[in-house]
Amino acid sequence: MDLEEFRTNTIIEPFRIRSVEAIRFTTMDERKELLAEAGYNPFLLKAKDVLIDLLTDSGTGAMSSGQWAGIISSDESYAGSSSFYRLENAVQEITAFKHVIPTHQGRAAENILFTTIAGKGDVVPSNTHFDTTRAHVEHSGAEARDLVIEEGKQPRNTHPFKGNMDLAKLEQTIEEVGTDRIPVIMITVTNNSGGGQPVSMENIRAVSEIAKKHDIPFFIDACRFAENAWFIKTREDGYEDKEPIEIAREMFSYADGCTMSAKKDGMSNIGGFLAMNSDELAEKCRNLEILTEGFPTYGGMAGYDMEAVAIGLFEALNEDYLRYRIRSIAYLGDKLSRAGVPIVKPTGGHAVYLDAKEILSHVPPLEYPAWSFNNALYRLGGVRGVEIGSVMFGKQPGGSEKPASMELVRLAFPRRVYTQSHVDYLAEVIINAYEQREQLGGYKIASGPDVLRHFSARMLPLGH
Ligand code: P70
Repeated sequence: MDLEEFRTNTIIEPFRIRSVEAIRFTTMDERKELLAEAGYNPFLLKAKDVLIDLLTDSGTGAMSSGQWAGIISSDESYAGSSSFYRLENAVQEITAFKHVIPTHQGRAAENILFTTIAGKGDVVPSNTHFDTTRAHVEHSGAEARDLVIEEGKQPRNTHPFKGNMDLAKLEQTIEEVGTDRIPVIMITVTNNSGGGQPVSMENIRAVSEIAKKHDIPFFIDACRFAENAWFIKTREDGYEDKEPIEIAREMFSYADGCTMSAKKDGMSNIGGFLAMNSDELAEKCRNLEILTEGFPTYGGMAGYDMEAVAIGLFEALNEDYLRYRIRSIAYLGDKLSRAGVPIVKPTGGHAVYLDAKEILSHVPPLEYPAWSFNNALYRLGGVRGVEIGSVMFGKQPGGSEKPASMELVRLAFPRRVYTQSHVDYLAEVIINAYEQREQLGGYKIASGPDVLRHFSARMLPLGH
């Protein structure tokens, strides 16, 4: 095999590591105690007590030497900082949106957007709203409606674009609700609640056409836009020879704006933005931003954060990086599938999602099977994932409980952080927990808030 062939057939980490951070081993007895002290909620564990931390890919990545170099040369001016203009240029080069409004993270962009455009009686359709997006839509008084295609709710269905919006349901919703009560149509790329699944260009284009026909703004929740572009490149006809940046540009060309958490495909530890074409909406959003985030040329970020994001957005679109990124997720997925562990297929862009409804079929949804399996992973191997199931999504705005459409344990990979042997270890822990599944029971919520309760609820294993 020559080097060229080797390069196309073999995927290795496309970086070397220059700065390392020690991780700490604990014993199973220690972890049992730590989990009980944390109210059986992994969010309440101390990070130093976690060996492999897959709670989130948000803000947890390793920055590059290029980003650190940018950080050193940032401009910390309150107004008109050069770092802001570098960020604005970067965002415009990729999205072409006229207005770029920086925010400290994604939910701040959501807060500004939904406070400005949505209110009581409104409905905001999306393929699937993620937790904070749903919460912000509901906080504005509007209803968040998920219209993902049916295949997107079937863990074993291998449709290549399971994040697609159901176009017929979108049309029906517009008909039923009326255009004046739909302030915006959203699409989340990739679809985080449903397995990190991509949305096809064809679907983005079709949603855009429906939105235009009805004169409704169309916004993309763009957190993982680069990963979505990679899936389009590798799965959709006509895109195989295009560069990820060209694909990303086409995705954004169909939208009127986007919200972005730069903690994901901005490759940064903090940051985000809201971008749009409408002058009138931008003015309203900037006025609210001054009230809540800060002056519109920093919006809650330091100059050095804006530098990191401006550079990171392009690094996320690098082909070698994306090939490695998507492959490293599939690598864990393949190992688990071979061992018979039920997962959401195909594997997504930023995480492997374990199907806890299937794994713990003896635990009913409202006894939170995914919560239970996630806690077992910590107890057995010091691994922390996150439940995406009925603890996260079961509480309805009226106060009642309804099971979520899936009960998943998401193992999200921080960008450029863990190596292949970490992943081999992970597979062992998960397979081990799977083999012990019959001994695992359900949980109940002992106390917690009504909104976004998963972040802070205290839980109890049933029978306690
Ligand atoms: C995650 C985090 C954040 C997010 C997102 C989409 C599609 C907006 C945001 C908000 C949240 C999280 C969940 C569980 C554990 C830890 C963190 N997603 N839209 O991990 O962005 O966080 O910057 O306000 O996925 O998926 P931000």
